[in-house]
Amino acid sequence: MWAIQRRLGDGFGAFALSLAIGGQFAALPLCAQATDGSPPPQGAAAGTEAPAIRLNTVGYLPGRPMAASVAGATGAFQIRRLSDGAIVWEGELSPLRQNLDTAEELSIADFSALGFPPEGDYELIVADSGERVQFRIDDDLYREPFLLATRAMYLWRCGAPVSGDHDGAHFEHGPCHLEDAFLDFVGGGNNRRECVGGWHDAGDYNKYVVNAGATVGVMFRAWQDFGPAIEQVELNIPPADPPLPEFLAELKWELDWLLTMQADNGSVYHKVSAQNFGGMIPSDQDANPRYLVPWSSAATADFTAMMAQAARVFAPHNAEYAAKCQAAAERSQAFLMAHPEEHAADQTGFQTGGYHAPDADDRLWAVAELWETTGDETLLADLEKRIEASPSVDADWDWPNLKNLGLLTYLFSERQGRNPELVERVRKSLLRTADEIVATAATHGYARPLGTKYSWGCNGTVARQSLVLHAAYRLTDDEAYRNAILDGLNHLLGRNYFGRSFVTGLGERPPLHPHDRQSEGDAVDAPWPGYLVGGANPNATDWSDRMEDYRTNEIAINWNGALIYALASQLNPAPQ
Ligand SMILES: [Ca+2]
Ligand SMILES: [Ca+2]
Ligand SMILES: [Zn+2]
Repeated sequence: MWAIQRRLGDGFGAFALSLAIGGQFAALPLCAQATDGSPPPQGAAAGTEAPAIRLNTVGYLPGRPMAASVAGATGAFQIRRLSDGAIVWEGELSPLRQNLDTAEELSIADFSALGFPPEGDYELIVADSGERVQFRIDDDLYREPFLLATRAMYLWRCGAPVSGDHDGAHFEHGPCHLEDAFLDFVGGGNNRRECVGGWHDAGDYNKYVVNAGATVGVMFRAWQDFGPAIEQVELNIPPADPPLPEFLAELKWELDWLLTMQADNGSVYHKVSAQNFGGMIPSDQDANPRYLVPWSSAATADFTAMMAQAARVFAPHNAEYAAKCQAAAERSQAFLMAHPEEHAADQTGFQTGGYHAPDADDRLWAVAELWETTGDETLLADLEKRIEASPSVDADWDWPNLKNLGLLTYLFSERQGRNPELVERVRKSLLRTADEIVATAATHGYARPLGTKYSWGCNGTVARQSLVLHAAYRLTDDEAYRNAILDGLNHLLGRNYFGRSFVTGLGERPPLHPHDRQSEGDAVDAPWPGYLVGGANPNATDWSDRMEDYRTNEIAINWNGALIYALASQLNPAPQ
């Protein structure tokens, strides 16, 4: 990702206020302007081309809520089945209400009452204007999007050739960055240490441990929560040796690289990076020298957490690898305990992504995962002290703050010895936060679960909210939480101001010009498929499908990891 420096609490949407105002969607941003004072990108005019009917362009799951937002229309609407032309539903649009963050009058077309109609293609028709938009109803709706978003991780692989086809286009690159990485900035002179592999981070080709944490942590959570459904989806990626479930094979590609980032003393280098962002060229033509960047405590803690997760998840599949990951986690945890102070990486000489944020959350997550893996009582005592200091589950979180991952591991642990009072505090906080997310979606004109908060990568945050929502569903069996996950997916796939899908190669009118070196640098017109772009920032209407607009139209592993979790949560369970 570009030189993102978002810190805790300074997101543009951090001070948005939601109010229940009669006749209006509660959406009143108090802090809606970019703090850098820059004007919105010109391409934001894309919104003017949006169809009046804005819905999930991938479709809807039978038996679940189905609704579209319609700009400036009232009166009757119909749902027509395309196969035989039958009108299967007639209803009334809701009264128009003002949606404040997009400054529009919106009505809602709710056709949830369709229930379980035959699988297939339908269209929503607004009677007065005659405008119509097609959509699909299918109980296996999210298999293809899940496949696409997960294969996008494979296409991000560095250090190896990758290739794939989508919609008649072929995408490939040769082995890249085989000289990763030089030791000049970590006291090793102009010599190399083998750090080949892993995923490129985003629209750039550098590799950052902290953002790997946000990605791998969420993808492991997806495996833990939805493994059996995930395993039913054939990813068609290169097999691991010895064999692994494909989803874990893809994670192992990143973990193998991460293992090279641990220094002998247990600290972990912050990133592998060129000194500056390179040109918009394919990765296999990028010859800029790349360097290891000095260690940070946040990277070391995230590494510890990921390796501890890996030790558990891989144990049934590859015991030797699991043991290697556990040993690496314990080595880094020992280093962290000997160095309890916050330590930022010295990034002097580098203009690339900083990924610097406080490490208390990362340390909490590390201790949570290593305790869950080992059952060590000292770790549990340390963990509970950290949770006591900060027990609240967050609604809006990303790579700077990974505390939620640790809290979820603690909350759902089956290990003995937890303080029941503290468990209850975390449980209550989680449900409170999930309720808040559900309420926020219900009061927004596009049912956006993040409400009126718009910041760098907020599409990823919308997807990431699904972790807390699914956790609340696990605790209560209340469908409202799972429905709010669908609200998020609906928003990302077209029920938004632009009436467009935010994922390349998926749904209707997806981004064609993401800020992505691979897409921009190759000779294929279509962008590389399966990538969630960052989304509107700093205001609801500020997104443009322009390559130059890295602030809203870049891609990044942490956003895709979150999308993968949200999609996995809606996979059709395998037939028994
Ligand atoms: Ca942090
Ligand atoms: Ca291209
Ligand atoms: Zn590469």
